[in-house]
Amino acid sequence: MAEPAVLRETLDGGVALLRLNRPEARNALSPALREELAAHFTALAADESVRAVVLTGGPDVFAAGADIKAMAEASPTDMMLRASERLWAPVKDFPKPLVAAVNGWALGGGCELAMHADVIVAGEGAKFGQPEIKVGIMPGAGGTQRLVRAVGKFKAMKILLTGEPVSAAEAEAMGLATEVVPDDRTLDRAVEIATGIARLPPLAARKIKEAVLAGADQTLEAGLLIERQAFQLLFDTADQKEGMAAFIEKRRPTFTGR
Ligand code: CO8
Repeated sequence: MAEPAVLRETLDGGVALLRLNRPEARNALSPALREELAAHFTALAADESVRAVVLTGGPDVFAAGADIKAMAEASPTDMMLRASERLWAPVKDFPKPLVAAVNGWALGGGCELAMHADVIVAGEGAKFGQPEIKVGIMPGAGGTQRLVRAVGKFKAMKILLTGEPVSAAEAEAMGLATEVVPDDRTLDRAVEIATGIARLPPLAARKIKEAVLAGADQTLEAGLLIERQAFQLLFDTADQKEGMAAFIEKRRPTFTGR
């Protein structure tokens, strides 16, 4: 049987690790890989024991983008029938904190995949880019939309129109990476961040993520309304009662996720 294109590991403290595993194709996001990735995100969303997820690639490549060989001869109809938005949906709508650990190349769909994360830890040798223009296409999984929201029009336009990658340091400076660490620390640091988040009340984490993402596309007033309603709802949770009681009683809280 063929090796899975995505490996899943269960780490301590409610953290799951997903590792892209097509080194021979530089982790190019083939249809089969994306089917697996979508299935993992669907399962992780439903698994109450999982509180945060780390997504990583290999030591030299996070992911080299969509699989060019699988689409070189495709027609628009083929692309419509593939309906790849169906496979991105479980990643886009993943309700739990997602930390990307990026070493090496994050290109095209690989950069777009990283941009689905909530926190991006980059190794100092990482390179982010949207080289689609060099093969005659353009980003098709949010690159023209998420990148501009992350870094602003003029940085985004240069990356998209030249197809040239940016370094981890440049990515961090423009807001495309959360932090940059030595290459051999990337995964550990991402796991450390995810583990820290996983210790905190998961419903609060979920509502923060929801409000940030849903609010980003709204007017300020609509965003504030989304925030206020989520904020008020959290007062129904046991973890809010516990967190505040523990603070007042000067003890460590025990969160249950309820
Ligand atoms: N698709 C298919 N195969 C690939 C890809 C890819 N994106 N990237 C690398 N490979 C294959 C190569 O063809 C080669 O295969 P073979 O051994 O059979 O010749 C093997 O992986 C190794 O590749 P290289 O020899 O090129 O490896 P290097 O280490 O020298 O270079 C790079 C690594 C820099 C990552 C280089 O491979 C590269 O530039 N890859 C292409 C990057 C690119 O153009 N990405 C954009 C693709 S288009 C895209 O992502 C559109 C997104 C749209 C929606 C998203 C849907 C998922």
